[in-house]
Order: sequence, then structure tokens, then C-alpha cells
Amino acid sequence: MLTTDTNPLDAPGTDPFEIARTAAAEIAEFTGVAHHDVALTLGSGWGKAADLIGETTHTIPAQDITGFSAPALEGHVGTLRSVLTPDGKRALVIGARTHYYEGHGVRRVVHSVRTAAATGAKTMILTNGAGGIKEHWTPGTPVLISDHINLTADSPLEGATFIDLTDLYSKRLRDLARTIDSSLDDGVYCQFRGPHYETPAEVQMAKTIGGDIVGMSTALEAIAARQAGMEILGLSLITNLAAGIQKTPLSHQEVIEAGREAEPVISALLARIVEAL
Ligand code: 8IG
Repeated sequence: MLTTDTNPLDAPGTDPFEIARTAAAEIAEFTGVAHHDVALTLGSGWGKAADLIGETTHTIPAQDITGFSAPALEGHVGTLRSVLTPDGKRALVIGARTHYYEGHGVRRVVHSVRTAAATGAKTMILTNGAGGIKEHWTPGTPVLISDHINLTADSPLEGATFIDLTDLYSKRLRDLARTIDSSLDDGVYCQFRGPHYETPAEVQMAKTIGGDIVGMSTALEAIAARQAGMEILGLSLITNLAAGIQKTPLSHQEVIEAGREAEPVISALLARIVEAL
């Protein structure tokens, strides 16, 4: 049983950016690292990637840091790690994503991104496991996110905050990723609310409106990262073809297996991207 948590992000009148600064100060205090250069959120299938990026010098249970939520899955420990790369960069590795479908509100969903920005990170690498709409994407294929369609009908921005989202997923960083793997394809990511997978009709809708990838994260986080002034790289691991594109029903087990098989390849890819930043 998870205990009921109180979170300052949920209290009326609080400032999510101030809470993110508090969280960043706690991370700096815990790690002794005053400044992180890059942050990575590791989604389904990407969990092992941090080990290849460099040496993990500190591991923090996420819920020890202000504003972070207890993990949604029982037996699952969400951690924040400080990783020292071979060339001396500091990476903040977020292994504790709060999903929109958990229903705790969008402030909690984007708190890790705002905290990463407050630690000094100028680059935000958002990864996820997702369904593919392009039939030639076999499970285990990593793809670059070129743009997104936010189907949550929500936003991390509060009030009359107008933020330009042109080139949200940095062309410069996509090009850099392709210097490492020239075969990387790209696509438009559709964030659905979840946690159910789509119906085949919804997947056809996503395809019709220009989507290539279906998932349950990332878009809201990317908006918050842009608001915080970060440069964003988005990577999806296609763990299954979307409903109706593949002929068999979707299973969580299949998703886990595709992730596990792809793990060494995508971990190495991510490590080389971080090295090249
Ligand atoms: I892994 O097919 C994974 N996550 N919405 N649809 C959505 N999210 C996903 C899917 C999928 N596969």
C-alpha cells in the first residue's frame, strides 16, 4: 500500500517553479553537485541506458525530494541519479516519471522537468516506450520525435502564458542523433491520456491528423521544458505497433519484452548522444 502523500504542488497558491527550485537545491545538497548539464527521463525500455552514460555517483529515491510523487507501480522505486560522464558532464537521470493518467494533475507530471531546469540543465532528453503507426517499424525500433500532437486537452502552462512551440523537438539535436545512427527515422508523437491503449479507430484518427507514434507521456513534459528554456530531444522506442496496425491484441508483456531486447542497442545510442552533446 502506498501511503497517501501530501504534495506542495497540489496546495492552493503555491508556485511550481519555486517548488522546483527547492527540489533542485535538495538535489544539489544531496549530491554535492551544484550544477547539472543535461537531464534524461527514461521511459519504458530505456531504464538501463543510464549505466552506459557514465558513473552513477548518487542515487536518490525520488519521493525524498520535494514535489516528487511516490511511484505509481507498487514495488517500483523511482530514482533520481547524478551521473558523471567520461568527458566530465553531469547528467541528471530521472527514472521516476509521473504519468498524466495517474490523475495527480499536470503540475506533478512536469515537476521533474522543471526541477531538471532548476539544476541548470540546458538539454532535456525525453524518452518513452510507444506504439508505432508506420508498419515498417518493427518492435524494438528507436525513432526520433519530430513534433507532437497533444491530445490530453491539458497544458502545463498556467494562466495567459503563451509559448512558441516551433521546433519544439530540436532539429539540431535530431541531426546530432543522426550523426550517431544515420538510420534513425522520425515521427510525430501523439500523447493520449491513457492508461488504456487506443482503439483501432483512434489510431486511424491519429494517423489521419498526422501522427506516427502513440503514447501516454512526453508532450506535456516537452512543453514545460520549452517554457523553462531547455533544448529538447525526444526519442521513442517502438515496442508495439499501434492497435489495429498490428493484427494481434496489445499486451503489456509484449511491450516489456520488446523493451528488454532493444535495451543494449538503445542504451548505447543514448550514451553516444549524451557524449556528443
Ligand atoms: I509501450 O500502443 C506503449 N505505450 N497510447 N499506445 C499508447 N501508449 C503506448 C503504446 C500504445 N505502447
